[in-house]
Amino acid sequence: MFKWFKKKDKKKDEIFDKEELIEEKDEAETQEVEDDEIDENINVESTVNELEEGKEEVEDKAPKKISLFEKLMGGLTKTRKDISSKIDNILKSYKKVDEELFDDLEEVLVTADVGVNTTMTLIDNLRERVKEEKVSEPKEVKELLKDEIKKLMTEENMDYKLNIEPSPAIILVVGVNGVGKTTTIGKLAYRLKREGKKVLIAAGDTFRAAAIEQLEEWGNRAGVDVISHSEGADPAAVIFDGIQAAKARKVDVLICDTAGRLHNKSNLMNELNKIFRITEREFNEATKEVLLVLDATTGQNAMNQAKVFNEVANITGIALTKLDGTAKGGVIIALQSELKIPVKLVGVGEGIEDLQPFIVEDFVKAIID
Ligand SMILES: Nc1nc2c(ncn2[C@@H]2O[C@H](COP(=O)(O)OP(=O)(O)OP(=O)(O)O)[C@@H](O)[C@H]2O)c(=O)[nH]1
Ligand SMILES: [Mg+2]
Repeated sequence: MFKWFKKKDKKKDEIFDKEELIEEKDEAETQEVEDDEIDENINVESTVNELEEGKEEVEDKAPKKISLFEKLMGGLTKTRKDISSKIDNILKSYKKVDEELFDDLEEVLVTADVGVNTTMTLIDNLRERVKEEKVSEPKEVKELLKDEIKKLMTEENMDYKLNIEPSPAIILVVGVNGVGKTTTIGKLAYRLKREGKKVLIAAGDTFRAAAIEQLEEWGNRAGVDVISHSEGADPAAVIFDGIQAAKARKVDVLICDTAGRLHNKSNLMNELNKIFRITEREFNEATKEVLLVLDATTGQNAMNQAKVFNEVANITGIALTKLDGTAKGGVIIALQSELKIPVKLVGVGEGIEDLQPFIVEDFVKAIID
């Protein structure tokens, strides 16, 4: 049976990852949500094959439409500029491969939010490779580094597909406020619908009326119904109704929004606990995905959030948003290799098309060219 919780006996009063989360709350509260006009189609689950098909279609109908990979490249421009140009400069400035060169590379990776532990592992592995393969030319180090990043990110053999088969399935979308949960739900609902699935959304963030309206607006765009109660209602009751409706309407995927304003661990546990219990009791037959949404612009702070949520719940996947606005995309490497949670989706913009499946190979190509 699916286990929602990892550790039920965690200290309840422990402060949820400190001021950063509260800071984020403040930031998000001052943020006006402006959703882009959406008029294009999405097929996020496309893998290489679909990409190829997509390309042909695009050439026929809309020459300006860009491929998912190009979009990823575009979204990761800041990260790539930061990492690639620094690496190139370092490699150019050395005549041989020595310890100082490794130190300099280490610094680049740490400042790109790859994280200290992950960077150290990467550089150690790289040092070994250089020794084994007797590499003496600095410029050859770049390909080895790319290869080591790929290896580190794939060593766990993680499943990058959303757990939504067989139907019915329920996706609980969790994360602190402002990270992009509602937006990601809108994009995801649209994509799943386009794949031929019957989708329903439950507006489990009842904290403020605007949150419900925002989700309903996304539901309209996606052509997906939204089950909601009024502001201040019990989120678990909304999820309960969502489940009943999903069963009655024979829905394939029920996607549930949740509130992000939970800044201590005991709060978070109580809220999620209720939702998990309802789901277990009312929808035990459903395939479950607990999708943690993280904001890439917060860099290592996203790592801290992932650690806290992962202690409280059995997170089965991560959606990393806002990769387009940041040079901190390197945080994906740390999320995957240190926490062993697969990044399943990446957000590269505010539009409905700007959510993609995460493909390690493409990601590495997009950050180091
Ligand atoms: N550039 C960019 N912006 C994004 C992306 N994903 C979400 N956003 C923006 O981030 C802001 C917050 O997104 P929401 O979806 O409202 O976040 P939330 O987690 O639901 O927030 P709360 O409901 O307050 O907890 C919005 O302005 C979104 O348009 C992304 O991939 N790229
Ligand atoms: Mg929201």
